[in-house]
Amino acid sequence: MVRYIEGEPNASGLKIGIVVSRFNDFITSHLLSGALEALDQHGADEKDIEVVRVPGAFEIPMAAKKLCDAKMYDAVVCLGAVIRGATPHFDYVAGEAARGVAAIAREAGIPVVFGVLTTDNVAQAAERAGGKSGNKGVDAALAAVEMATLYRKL
Ligand code: INI
Repeated sequence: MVRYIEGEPNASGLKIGIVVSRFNDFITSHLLSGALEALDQHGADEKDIEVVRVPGAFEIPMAAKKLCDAKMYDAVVCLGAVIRGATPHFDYVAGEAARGVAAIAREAGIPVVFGVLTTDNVAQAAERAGGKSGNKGVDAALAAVEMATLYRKL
């Protein structure tokens, strides 16, 4: 018989580290509040959640690595917003944030999830930070919970 192994939407007892970037704070603050609300709704205890603020998305992998190395968390949630401007800076920042988080996630013994928006404009970012396309902060927090509970079974 095939055995299916899945995580659960239950954050009770999980210690979660959140790294959130300050750049485009008018978007990332909504990602953060969505993530915190989702964790609360799924049974997380406030005292088990720590939020680390960094200047921009480029710095997210650096802080996420520190949290993983601290061995204090069951999962790390990365939140940020990279919005395309008139310069190629977008590609560097978005690319490095995604590559950096992916590299850490592969090496860490805990799940590290990517809730960094990469959009062409502010409207697209707002849609995904509590607007008509939902809230990527919520999605990232729930992915972290599912993966952390899955890791406990693997
Ligand atoms: N950081 C972001 O988080 N989002 C952006 O859209 C962004 N843009 O467009 O420049 C951005 N730049 C700052 C970058 O993340 C670093 O903080 C900075 O380069 C210092 O290392």
